[in-house]
Amino acid sequence: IRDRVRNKELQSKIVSAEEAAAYIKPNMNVATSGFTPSGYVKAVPTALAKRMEKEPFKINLWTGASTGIEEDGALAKVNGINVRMPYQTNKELRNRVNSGDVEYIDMHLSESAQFARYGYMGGGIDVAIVEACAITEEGNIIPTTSLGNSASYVQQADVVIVEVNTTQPLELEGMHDIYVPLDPPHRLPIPIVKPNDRIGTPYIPCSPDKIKFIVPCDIKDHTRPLGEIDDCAKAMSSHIIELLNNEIKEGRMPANLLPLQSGVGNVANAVIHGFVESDLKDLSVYTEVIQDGMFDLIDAGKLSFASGTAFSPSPEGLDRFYKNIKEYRKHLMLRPEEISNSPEVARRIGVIAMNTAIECDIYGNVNSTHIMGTKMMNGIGGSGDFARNAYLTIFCTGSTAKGGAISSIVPFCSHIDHTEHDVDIIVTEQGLADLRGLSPRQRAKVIIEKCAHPDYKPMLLDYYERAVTATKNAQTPHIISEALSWHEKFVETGSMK
Ligand code: 0RQ
Repeated sequence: IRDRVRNKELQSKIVSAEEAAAYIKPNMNVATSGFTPSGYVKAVPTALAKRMEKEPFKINLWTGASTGIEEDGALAKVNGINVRMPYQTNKELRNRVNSGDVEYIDMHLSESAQFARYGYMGGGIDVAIVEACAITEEGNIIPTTSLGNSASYVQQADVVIVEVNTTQPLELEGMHDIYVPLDPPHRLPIPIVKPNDRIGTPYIPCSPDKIKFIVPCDIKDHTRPLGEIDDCAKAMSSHIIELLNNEIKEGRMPANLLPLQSGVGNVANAVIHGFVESDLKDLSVYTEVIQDGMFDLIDAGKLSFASGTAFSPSPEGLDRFYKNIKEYRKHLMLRPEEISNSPEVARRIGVIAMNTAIECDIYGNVNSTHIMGTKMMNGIGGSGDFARNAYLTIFCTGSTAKGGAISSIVPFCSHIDHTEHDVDIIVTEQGLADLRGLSPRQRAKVIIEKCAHPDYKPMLLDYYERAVTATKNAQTPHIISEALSWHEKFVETGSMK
């Protein structure tokens, strides 16, 4: 670790995780690195959770997005989190959120750093804890496999604790581009016009005085395995590629498309993987998470450049990334999430946004977060940042869930994250509904026809036709008392059928 702490005076601040964790007091606002289970802090939260087990107390935890088992998992297990923002995927934490133990603030990721800076979160940051692969002679911090909100949190925090992770390769140095915008009324345009534009520093600026402790850590990123790419994901991927090829043919996009953005998870990864087998080439990516599929695209010689805020590979993908990092470095860059997810940049460069829905309704509203309208799954993540501002906004979902007991196309979404106004395309394994330029009544017919599972198509058509009659052709026909009856039925009987 001494080699990695290049400022000699800072070496005297190297302490154990327990010593650093002892600094954290009840109700502190603790802001950490981490975006997906990558680049999150591991040693200090593990030690903190052990302390909380003996003397129970809670902190408020702000991160980049989801983190790993040593952070969200460990702290949720000991019920050590009061307020949590802005995204999570950990099962233990999800259970705490849905049982009232945690106040979860699910928000657009691009807004989370500025929300903290504006003072909307109730006070400032008492301590920022960030993972680094090294600290420079000047005290600046070289981040690791994610950037998230780390730069802004370090800037705002009273005190900084740095976890220097010796499992993170030093070749990560130079892969980051760090730029924290000024706040209104002083904010300037973000000068990015293409995904590989460099606008900031390769390190998080930090004065050595601000660093209180440095903690060695040798725990690897505990990334999540990806599932097999199944037939359903393959079908969605091929519908999307057909659509994009048609956009090129119609002259609405250049031959190498526009920058791609894709969400997390198996479906998103399968879609990117589908590009590997397509004829498309010289692709660029402006996204938040860089999953295994991106490495496939680089290996296939189809990706010119990908900008994101986190590497979020599977455990095998992480090994592959580390092994070939010298090659992958030429094609990849990480930025703060307020830049990777910036509405301004997404609108300017014209991203193709591909995100995942839990359910969609017949008019094109999308629920990406809540199960049966009440229970939090993960959170909105960056999907809203991109959905509203993209050149083309695509949502995909399997047409059914839970072995066919749930239709993912419903009369009315039980929760709405993305409104009909944000959604251009809905894709299921059944087909693709192109909603551009259609009114709600036209949309309903296309969504039911193209996307619904055959088991549910007659039920949806029946609802729609009765709603049209009941409302005498209203702009958005609904039978209000029945609109959520499919969800009610599932909760009561275990099936929407
Ligand atoms: O449940 O885990 O109990 O089996 O939801 O669904 O099909 O495995 O899909 O892993 O891609 O996750 C939207 C949650 C999809 C994710 C979501 C149940 C299903 C399963 C997971 P089980 P799958 P994925 C990137 C940008 C946030 C928005 C976004 C997500 C579980 O992609 O969190 O894209 N997105 N943000 O059985 C009830 C339905 C259901 C359902 C699926 N209609 N009703 N349950 N499930 N459909 C994120 C970041 O910004 C970091």
